[in-house]
Amino acid sequence: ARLVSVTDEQVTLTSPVTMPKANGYLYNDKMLLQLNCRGYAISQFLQPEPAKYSFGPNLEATTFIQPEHHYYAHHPGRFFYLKDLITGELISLPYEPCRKRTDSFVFIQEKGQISWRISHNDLNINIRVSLCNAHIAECWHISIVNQSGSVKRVALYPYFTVGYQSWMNQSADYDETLNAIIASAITPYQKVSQYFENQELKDKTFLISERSPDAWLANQELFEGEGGLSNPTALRQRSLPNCGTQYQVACAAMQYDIELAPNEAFENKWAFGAAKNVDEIDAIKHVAFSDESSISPSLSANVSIQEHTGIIGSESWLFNYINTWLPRQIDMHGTTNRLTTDPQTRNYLQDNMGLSFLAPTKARRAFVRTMSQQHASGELPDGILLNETAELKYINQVPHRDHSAWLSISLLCYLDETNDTELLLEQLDFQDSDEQAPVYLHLTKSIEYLLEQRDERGLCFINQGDWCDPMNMVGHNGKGVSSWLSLATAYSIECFIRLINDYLPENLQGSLADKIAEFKEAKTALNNAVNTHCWDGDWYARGINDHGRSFGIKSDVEGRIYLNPQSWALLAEAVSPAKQYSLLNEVQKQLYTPFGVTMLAPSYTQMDEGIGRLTQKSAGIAENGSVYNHASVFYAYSLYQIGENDMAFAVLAKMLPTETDQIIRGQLPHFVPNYYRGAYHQFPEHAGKSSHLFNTGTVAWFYRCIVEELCGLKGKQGRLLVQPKLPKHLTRLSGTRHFRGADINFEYQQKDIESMQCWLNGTSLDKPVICNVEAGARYQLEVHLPRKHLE
Ligand code: CEZ
Repeated sequence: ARLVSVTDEQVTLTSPVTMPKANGYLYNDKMLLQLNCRGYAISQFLQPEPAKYSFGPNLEATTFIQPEHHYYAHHPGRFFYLKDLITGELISLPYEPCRKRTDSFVFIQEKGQISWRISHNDLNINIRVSLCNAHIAECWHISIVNQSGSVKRVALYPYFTVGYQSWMNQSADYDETLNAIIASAITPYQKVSQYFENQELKDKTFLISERSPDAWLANQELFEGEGGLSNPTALRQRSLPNCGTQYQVACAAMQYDIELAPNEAFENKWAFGAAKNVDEIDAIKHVAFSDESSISPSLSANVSIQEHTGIIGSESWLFNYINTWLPRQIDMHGTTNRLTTDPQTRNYLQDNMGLSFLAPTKARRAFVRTMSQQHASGELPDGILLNETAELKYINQVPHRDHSAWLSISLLCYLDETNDTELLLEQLDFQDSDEQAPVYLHLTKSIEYLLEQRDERGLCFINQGDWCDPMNMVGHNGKGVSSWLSLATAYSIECFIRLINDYLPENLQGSLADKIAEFKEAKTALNNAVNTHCWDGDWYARGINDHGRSFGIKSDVEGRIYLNPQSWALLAEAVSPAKQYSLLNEVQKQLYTPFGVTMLAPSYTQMDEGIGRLTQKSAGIAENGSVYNHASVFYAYSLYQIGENDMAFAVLAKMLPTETDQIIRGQLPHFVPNYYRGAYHQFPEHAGKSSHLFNTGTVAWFYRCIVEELCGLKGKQGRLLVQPKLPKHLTRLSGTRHFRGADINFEYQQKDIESMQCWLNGTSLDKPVICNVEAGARYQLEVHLPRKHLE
């Protein structure tokens, strides 16, 4: 069997050891469950702050979801021990903690479920899990079929980690009326006020069984005994001792003695999750075992495409990703908000930019929420609060200067897709004033704010960070500037102007005429300032710090060139043809690796106090020169803007594992991770490893690149522009684009012709635009493109 297979329906992996961190995820608006192929699990839910019900062995710090998560012996998991009562053999499924290889193994991610198909000693075992819609519960199901010609006698023991819940109080017991192990705890706290705040917390972890087990054990120490998790002492006895815990750490283990005649099957279901009290667990029991309870939501794409050139293996995964897994990843961002109640403002805006294509109403609400928290100065805060009790945490307590720049960029994308011109006139609050203002003035103010935050050279102050969070010491004394932010401001102005011209009613445009003229000048001034102070001969520097030192330049031994200023110079139209030629060359020479384009090179190996925390990260991880996909996708998008379609497509294609490098990347191709390790020339033996973190602003831009650029089907004032940007080797491409309620079936072909020709429903189009798109209608769009010859 192939190690990895991918379709629009599922991704499969046939080994638990070749890519040990390969994982899948399930989500809904209440929770997120990550499962790796070996049975380790990370589960979190929102109440409304993120919380757990299956914990590690020590008190864990609450933090954001991090890259390069590691697994260890007592990592939370969902394990099924299986003992052959005739031979005495003990294994655990899917693989941990016994780590015994089974005769066959398949790990399967589908949209709404994760499952394993395993066979061992003539038993066919199917394990699957999905999430309960209405509650915090994982719905597990197992079936075991005897494929042998003789009777099998086995004992099955689900063992689900409860772990260390609290240093104040924890216990666990079995509830016979519910067929459930219930572990109770008090979330630790110290302030009196917290006692009252914590009243609603779901402090109970439960494991409910559909049929009653033959025995159970809720005490982890007793379960493990001297044998440990890989050979638990409790499983050497004939029967689990039916024992709870009052002081020690809990676990949820049950025993089922099973006798199976040939072809006979055993089945059972469990629900595992968090609840406030026994009544809630009772309610969950009533819904969790019906199949309808667990239909996972997932938006479908508004584009689906097929290529017809028979491109081999790896690139075909890209199309499965685009049609199924990419929209799912975008939907996950929109549904879980990265499991925070205070998403970083730039993340929230970009995630919702992606949602503009799939769930525009939801995106609109998010934009409105964001602008209602804008300061009257025009500044967007670090972090958007999603509910009344939410607080700014972690990175949101560090001042970043770039948030305001993302507003016009994201909103232009939303308006192009929806033509929702009314939004611009909606009156919205500010965070710190009694005034209200229409959306278009919120946007105006955001640009004004960005322009105010410039130094005497006309470059934008960075303070403690811009898009790059850990670039925290470039400007913390108030002087350092960012070339990237200066260019992002110029690009944001460009988006603002397009947005006003295309979507604001003409009578109001007049009132903004002076502003627009002023902003246009400011854009030119920003670009000039960057060209004057940040061009270093062959590429743009990343900034000038508090001490007046430029960095990201030729004379730097580490961090010599950064990707973002090059990409955004292209977006901001700051680049002359000669400069463009040389910066593209330098990016290719210095930043390209077999795993994608790195964010900077060489990676730093020591702290640079004039740059900050970024330089302390391990060389090649995250912002310190990994293949940071968010930065790479900016590059791809900027390449499309200058018509470098082949290069752009190649950058996108590198964001997924392929059949030839999947083992190095260590990840399945159903999501784009936030990074792959870089530092390719410094540490080649580590380069390419996936961070396995599926939260990333990459996906919104990836989707735009596919829909608006590759397929070239971009909305504008309610019409659909047709400007396909096929790379040379994709000589045919077809698919369906859903736009404003209509379906456009498109067929593209490269032909030996001079210029593009388009037909809509058989009639030749003068201009490549579909006007008067009618909701509910179906259109046939045929396009012939002049063939580009492969060099
Ligand atoms: O966070 C991301 C941020 O969520 O890093 C990006 C930034 O643009 C996103 O908004 C680039 O800096 O060390 C750090 O502070 C890192 O910045 C991380 O927090 C990083 C993580 O990968 C979390 O998603």
